[in-house]
Amino acid sequence: MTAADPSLIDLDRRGYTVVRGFLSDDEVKTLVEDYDASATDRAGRASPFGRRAPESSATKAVYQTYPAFPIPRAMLEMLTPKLEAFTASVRARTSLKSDLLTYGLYFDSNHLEYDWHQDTESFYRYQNPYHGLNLWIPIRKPIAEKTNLCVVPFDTLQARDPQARQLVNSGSRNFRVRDGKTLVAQGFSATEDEPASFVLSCDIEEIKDCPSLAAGDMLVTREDIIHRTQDGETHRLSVSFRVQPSTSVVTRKTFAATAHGHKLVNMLNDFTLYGRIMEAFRDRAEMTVGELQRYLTGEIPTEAMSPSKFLAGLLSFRKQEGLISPGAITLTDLVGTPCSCAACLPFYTALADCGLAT
Ligand SMILES: O=C(O)CCC(=O)C(=O)O
Ligand SMILES: [Fe+2]
Repeated sequence: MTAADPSLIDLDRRGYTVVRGFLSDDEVKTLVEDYDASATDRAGRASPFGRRAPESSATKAVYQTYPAFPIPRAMLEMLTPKLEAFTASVRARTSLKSDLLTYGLYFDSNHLEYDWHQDTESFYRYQNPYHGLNLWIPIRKPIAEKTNLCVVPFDTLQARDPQARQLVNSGSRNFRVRDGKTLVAQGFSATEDEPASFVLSCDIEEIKDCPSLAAGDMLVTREDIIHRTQDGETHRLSVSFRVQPSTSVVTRKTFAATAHGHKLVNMLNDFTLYGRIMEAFRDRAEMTVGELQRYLTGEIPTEAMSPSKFLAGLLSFRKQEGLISPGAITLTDLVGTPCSCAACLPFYTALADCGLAT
């Protein structure tokens, strides 16, 4: 693809496009070998606050949190020139400002199948999903028509229901189809007890697109795209490179805002990383994505974190930003309606550790 390829315009209009044969066979092989070489390190590694459906609930476990594995820096560096050349062509052809390769993940269909969602982690970190890119590339792909990503084209969705406008540049939502309509809820995972924040008048299954990809083909999406795993029928491995807009602004208020109890659970899943964001905001209310990234990579060192320290810090940010009243703090101030699912229990333990009655 060249910078003149008109399909890049689809990123603004539809939210995604496909680039065939983006990675060479050698690059694919190197990534697969890297993933396989560290397979034993990953075996049985569970996040302390991880959420996982009971083994009995499906033919295989369906994870509801984020069992994706970081791509090592050396692999990112190997591909940086190629990824940067591509994102420069995106900036030249669209309104997107993505210019900073921030991280990469391996997604293995043996470990997960995701239901409909807008991404959570990159939204919490970088706050600008319209300008964030997900470069999603299968590297082990037994059957082109299977185990891809399904996406909902933004132009079709907005033509069906103009309310979908509010999903542009949003993140951390889940979607459930009921009786020809789509329920939109906050948070990463769809649990039946979560109230929908609004209802789209169409069925996103009817308008979805699931481009068939071979190993090395690339699905390029904005990070606000609504997407899900197509199926778990084949053992597919993919890489997902995340590119952010370095000059866009992130604010302490957005970081600290209470969206949902599950948001805190997700942050506690990775309190070291989110603790770095907290430290970055300690003395200022906003910064650019580029500056934030220097904290996230450890280039600017920060103090060690613990779950309790993280929660205490979050509480003080919320007071500072006027998100909660300065008086007594209740659990509801912190998480909204408490979640009673078993997976959230460790979270409530951490709350008790930081002195909050549950
Ligand atoms: O690889 C998958 O099936 C899910 C990937 C995903 O949700 C993502 O890249 O954000
Ligand atoms: Fe995702």
